[in-house]
Amino acid sequence: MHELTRRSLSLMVGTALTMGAATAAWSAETLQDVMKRRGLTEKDLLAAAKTYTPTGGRDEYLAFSSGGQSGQVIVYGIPSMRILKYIGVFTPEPWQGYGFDDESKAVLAQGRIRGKDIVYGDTHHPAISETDGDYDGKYLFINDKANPRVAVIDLHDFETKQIVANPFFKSEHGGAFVTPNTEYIMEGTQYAAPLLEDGFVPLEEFNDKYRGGLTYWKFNREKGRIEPENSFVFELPPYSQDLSDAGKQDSYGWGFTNSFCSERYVGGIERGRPPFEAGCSSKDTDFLHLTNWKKAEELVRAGKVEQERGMYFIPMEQAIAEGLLYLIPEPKSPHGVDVTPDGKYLIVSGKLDSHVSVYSFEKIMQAIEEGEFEGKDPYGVPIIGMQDVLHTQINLGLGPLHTQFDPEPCVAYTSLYVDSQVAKYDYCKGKVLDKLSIHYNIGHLMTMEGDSVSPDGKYLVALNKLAIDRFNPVGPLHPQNHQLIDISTEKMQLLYDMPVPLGEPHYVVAIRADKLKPAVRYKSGWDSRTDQRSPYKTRAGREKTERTCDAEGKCTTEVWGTVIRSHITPEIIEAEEGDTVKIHLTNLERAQDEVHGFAMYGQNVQLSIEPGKTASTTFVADQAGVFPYYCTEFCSALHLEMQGYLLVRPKGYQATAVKLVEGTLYTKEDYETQVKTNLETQAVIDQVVAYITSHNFKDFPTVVALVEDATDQLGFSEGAKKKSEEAAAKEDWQNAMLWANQWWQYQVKAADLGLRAKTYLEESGAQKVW
Ligand code: RUQ
Ligand code: CUA
Repeated sequence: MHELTRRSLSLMVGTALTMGAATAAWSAETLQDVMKRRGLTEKDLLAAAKTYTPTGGRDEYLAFSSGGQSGQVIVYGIPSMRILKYIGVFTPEPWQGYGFDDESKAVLAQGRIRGKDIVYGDTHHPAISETDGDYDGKYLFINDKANPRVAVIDLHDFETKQIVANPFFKSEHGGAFVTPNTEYIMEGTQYAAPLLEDGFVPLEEFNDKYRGGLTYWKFNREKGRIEPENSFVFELPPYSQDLSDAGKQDSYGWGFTNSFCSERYVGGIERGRPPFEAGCSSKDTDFLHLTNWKKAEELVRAGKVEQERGMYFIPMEQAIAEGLLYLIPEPKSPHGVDVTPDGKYLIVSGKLDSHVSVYSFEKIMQAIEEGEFEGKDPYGVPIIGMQDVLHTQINLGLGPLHTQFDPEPCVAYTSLYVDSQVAKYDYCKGKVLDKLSIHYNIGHLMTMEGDSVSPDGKYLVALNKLAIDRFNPVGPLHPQNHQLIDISTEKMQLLYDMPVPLGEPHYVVAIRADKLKPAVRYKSGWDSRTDQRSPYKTRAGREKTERTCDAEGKCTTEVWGTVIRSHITPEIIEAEEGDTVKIHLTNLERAQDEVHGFAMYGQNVQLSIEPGKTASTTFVADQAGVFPYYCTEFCSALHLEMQGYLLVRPKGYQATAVKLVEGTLYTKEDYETQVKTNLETQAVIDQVVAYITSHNFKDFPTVVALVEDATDQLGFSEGAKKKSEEAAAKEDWQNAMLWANQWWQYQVKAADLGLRAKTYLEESGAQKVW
């Protein structure tokens, strides 16, 4: 192994010095050759040029996509459409250690429903936090339709920090949507159910006892957490509430939620009744709900709202009496109410109508002020006449669904589910401007920052419900298809098909990448889930293992350890059968991307420990045995050696006096050969250092960081060198040789970093400065 690594080191140097030979080969083929060989048109090339991102290149926007049934969030770049990350949200995700370390298990446990662990979610609508109606890039929220919950993701590290389970709802869909200063996160029900009872309520009592609802979750920006105790819930009629949107600018203070099945049909195929789909679409209109959250907040603050289940609960009668709740008929079975960037209009798409309906907020307010209602619904909620408040209706095509906006005033894009098209139109003048076919059956669509007060336009992503024939077949379960469309010119142009192989992503939001400032490391000893210094933070040299037993004889073996290239401290953990084992590991690295993992045989343990992080695992060693553990990230040349053993002794085990015999014994000669290698390696390092320092490396932050890390590694090698020399002075050749080898290991890490820095400088055209 020793020889092998030495050879690979010289190989690394060799490769670094011969770069450039390969570049000549690919230019031999011309662009025309490639076009012919791959059957590409000029239009294809243009599309490719608009999306292709050369190595090291960055995307202009980052998209956060719902992960559908995966219960995760998918992060990808636009226009490259390269997937950058899956964020574990409602579902354990082993790569991130999410749901495996104690810290994140505590987050998932917040999402328990009726005491049950729910380990998946059906995520639908992500929302980015806003300041003055504009994306601020600080937080991301996402809902779970199946188990009514909302999660908070901090965009400082792209980790899930909190899950709140709705104590009233049994289903939801109208979340997550944020108010313009992220005061609240909206979450609306989908399928009506009893709100205040968890027990059995027969369907015969549907009209009286089943209800819809709308929660305004209070968000505390300083803490970065939702505060259920300051949140409030509207009781709503048992219409299946659907999507929501928060008013902005002119309509600030209001929320809008549409609905389907205002027929209140309860189904029953097995009783010989027509199915839901018939009973829920027999009327021509459903109801758009208006809620005044600003006024509701005042009532809450004035102590006029009763508390239920740890939140504030606004019964329908109170909402009606206080003027907090109104209904407006809307074309039936809508999926999407979208507020225009100026907040003046609401665009509603009724899937079963070929029009989008544009409502004027000003007219709505006028009707409310003048008390102009066309009647009341069966629950006494005032109904505003649709014709009184419509601005216009535009015939777009079949199955309009969801709307996003262009920076050009009055220009919007609506998805047409049945026609499989995107329509671009002017909603002020009521004129269709362009249409583009997509593949196939588009649900939501999204333009860059397209639901904020200042949409960027540029690109549109069509989130198609079916992919059918777009990709290589991979069995009956197809990936989803996100299609990238260029909307920077008058005519829309389809650029790229991106398969999404992880659940059905319902909605995506995209933010300008330069608004995000994610960290590359944590403060040392950080619990990332609580955002505080971990009580288990461990420094280098302070690692320890303790075994304690309580009065009943229950024992705990607890480890405060560290990880750094390329060893885990401790390497041997001893426990006794039946012990609770707690292992806390702190990653001592400061270097970018130097993550270590920690996996153990048969204990369901897998941690991801990013630089600075402290992560913990707790399990019961209920069986005696030998349990190897190791690092799961290929972090360095000696990654495989980043290993150890948990030894669980049987109860009452009597040690027989067996001495540890070294597998290999070393001599003075071995020691001297190693020292010779180390000196040669140092010469290589010196060469690399000379190369780096003779160039303007300080102009490259990446290289500066690599050099800092390499300097650290060389510092460690000094320590090992000293120990080897001390052992040699005592003629303890075994330890002299082993420490000399450790000295060399640090050198190899330094050399690896140095060569990476050198390659970076060569590829970036660094200038020689002396
Ligand atoms: S999304 S059906 Cu497909 Cu707005 Cu939820
Ligand atoms: Cu640390 Cu592999």
